[in-house]
Amino acid sequence: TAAVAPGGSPYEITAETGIRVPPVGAAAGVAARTTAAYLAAVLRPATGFELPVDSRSGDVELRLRPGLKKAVGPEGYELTSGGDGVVISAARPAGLFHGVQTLRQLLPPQVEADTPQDGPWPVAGGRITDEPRFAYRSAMLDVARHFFTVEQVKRYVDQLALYKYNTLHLHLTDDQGWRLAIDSWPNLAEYGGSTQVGGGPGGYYTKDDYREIVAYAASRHMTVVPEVDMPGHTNAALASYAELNCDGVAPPLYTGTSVGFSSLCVPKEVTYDFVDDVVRELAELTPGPYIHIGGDEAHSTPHDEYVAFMERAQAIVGAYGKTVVGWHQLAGAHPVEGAVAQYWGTTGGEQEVIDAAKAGTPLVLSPANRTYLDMKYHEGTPLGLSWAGYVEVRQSYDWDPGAYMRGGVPESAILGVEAPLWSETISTSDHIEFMAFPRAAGAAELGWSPAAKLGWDGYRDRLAAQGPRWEAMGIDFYRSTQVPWD
Ligand code: NGO
Repeated sequence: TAAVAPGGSPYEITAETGIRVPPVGAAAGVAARTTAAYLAAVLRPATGFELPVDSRSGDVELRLRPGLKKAVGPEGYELTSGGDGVVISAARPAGLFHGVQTLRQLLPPQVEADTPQDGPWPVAGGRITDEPRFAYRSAMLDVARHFFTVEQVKRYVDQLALYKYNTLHLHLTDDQGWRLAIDSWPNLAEYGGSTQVGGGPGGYYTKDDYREIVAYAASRHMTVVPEVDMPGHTNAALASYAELNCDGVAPPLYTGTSVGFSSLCVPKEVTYDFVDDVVRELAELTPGPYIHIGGDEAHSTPHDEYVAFMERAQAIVGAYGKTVVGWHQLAGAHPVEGAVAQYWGTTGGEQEVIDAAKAGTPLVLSPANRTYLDMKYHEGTPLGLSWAGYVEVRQSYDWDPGAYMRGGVPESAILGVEAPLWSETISTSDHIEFMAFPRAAGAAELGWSPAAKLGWDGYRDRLAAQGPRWEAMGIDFYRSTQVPWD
């Protein structure tokens, strides 16, 4: 839980400030150094200071203390600031990284600029003890409807890191495109990745590209959860390999935005050779524990076939040592032990999801009328969809994930919160940023802060203070009239 005790004199970052880390030989030295280098790289452009990283001196100190785990958990930290300096302590590297994000937030917003700015650079005095409410704090990017380059994904990762997201869910395949090279089925990416919504050239990640994304996310303490959506949302795969179709005929590539018209051929054995190869290669690229197998909107798959398919697909994921995540329709099949269901409804009332959660299937909450970043803010929003309604900033924030599901689902069944950004109408980084900000900041707070600290009245003021920060970062956010922007 979070405790903030403001007080005492501020510390001022100056040309003399250095960043102190444990000695190289110390077990914790490498991780602390990596985070110190990251902090210096964030602060240097605007301050113009050198901010050397050293084990003998430096007023901003990063300490790893495994004994703190009881107090702040694996992702939390303590930050103390006073006239002499700032100390960030954590049990684990992820906690140090999150403490560094809080230090950024304590500095004036222009610290985020990439050109020299006028100081001074005060850090308010006081002490913060902080750890997340939920273990899974995720943002999803749909790179299938429109393709986004490695650089675009990295830019979004950097923005999400500021709000302590720890998971990046990549929706890698859909009707309109297959975005990851699979060596044993090369046409998937080469042909199936060759277009996108609207008919543009699309694109795909080579395995090296993909490893670069995974490593970059890891450097920001974010785990990538790759999604291969099955058995529906598979037109790109069906177009790439005729044998995956029940009638043996490959459909054309698809560049529209309908859903629910495609299905893998459940009775054919080759379907499971395909799933096995894809999951095996994906598991090899995935250091994290999860593989997301989709399972949403399988409207062209008869229900009994859907259940049979999800059974086998889950077994394959398990055979490669990974944990299944599926959209919440998985609850209508037979979720295997440990499988996670991602809720994307709008009421929290679907009985089969409630029953599954009570029987031990953890839920990630991404209610479409709350956290879907692709919903229009209001009728006049130039981008986005509106099937789940308009989602203004207050609507997206003003709910409690721990008390959201009906039917007596306890908070302990909630693994976390996700903000998905579907890309039917989204094709540039500007689009991503306009739809994600401010709403992604709200979903991050719901994932991190204890229930007692939530509340729209306080939040809108905290949010208002982020405006100048986003301006300094070059983020063209939606300036909602609900927020008293600074
Ligand atoms: C639904 C659908 C997606 C759409 C999205 C658009 C889920 C899980 N399946 O969410 O295919 O892109 O809505 O908002």
